[in-house]
Amino acid sequence: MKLKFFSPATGGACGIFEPARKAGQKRRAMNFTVLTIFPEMVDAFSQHGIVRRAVESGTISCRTVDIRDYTKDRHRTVDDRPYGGGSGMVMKPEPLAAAIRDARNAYPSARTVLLTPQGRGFTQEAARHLADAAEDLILVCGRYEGIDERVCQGLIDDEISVGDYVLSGGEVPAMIVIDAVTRLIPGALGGEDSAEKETFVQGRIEHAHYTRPPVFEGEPVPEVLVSGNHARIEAWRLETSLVRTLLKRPDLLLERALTPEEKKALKAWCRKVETLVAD
Ligand code: 4FV
Repeated sequence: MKLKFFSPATGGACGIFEPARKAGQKRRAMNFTVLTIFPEMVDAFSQHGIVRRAVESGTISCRTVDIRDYTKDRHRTVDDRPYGGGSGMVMKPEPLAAAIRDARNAYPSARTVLLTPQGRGFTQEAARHLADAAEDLILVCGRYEGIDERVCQGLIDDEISVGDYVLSGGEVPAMIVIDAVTRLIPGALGGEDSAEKETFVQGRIEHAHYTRPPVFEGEPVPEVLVSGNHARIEAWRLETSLVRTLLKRPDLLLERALTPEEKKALKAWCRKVETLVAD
């Protein structure tokens, strides 16, 4: 079965991923290689939290490569002035191409992904696809105005954008991709299914969360949550998740069909509203 890489725009296939393993086969580690001129930024990120634990458990590896190590001049120059003039600098093709080729030698089946505002919008669904495919990823972090187009044409398999805004580098987007994908890898989050109930995973915003104290600055925790009645708690969580989504992100409900369970919960809530507004 071929996995289709997300394409909200075309809805069709934009990249094809082969599942990395047969059913029941122990899952191999997913290897991330991050090409950057600031490896220390990404190293710090991978030494904390869920990503750190996933590295320690061998679920993933996260290796940084300093693009400057592929320069030939004593100033380790990675950028130069743009042909045709204009402001800013452009990343030189030679060090970047050498770094990509070297990373590919280390992980021959890896896909090479450039983080750029021109890329496809990164979503929870995209993260799910990447986690399921478990293919190694070489993440190319641009800086300055961007990278020489000849690298894009020759050595980049995919372009991903984390949002319609311009950052000063691709490192933060690369960390976003690694974080979102890693937490969807089975076992990465400890409690097996906790990622499944998360926001966007079910195409809606999560219910509200509460913890101790039972009363905070006069504000009590909703009674149903301390009732011990799990059926009522699940019903409350579904209802609040739907109503929060209706109020904050109605687009998420409009872009898909509601499940019978969701319709039943929303109808129950509408009846409450009707009672409220009844003359
Ligand atoms: C970006 C984004 C992003 C653009 C020029 C790096 C910067 C600089 N990457 N989603 N939005 N990249 O703004 O992924 O090279």
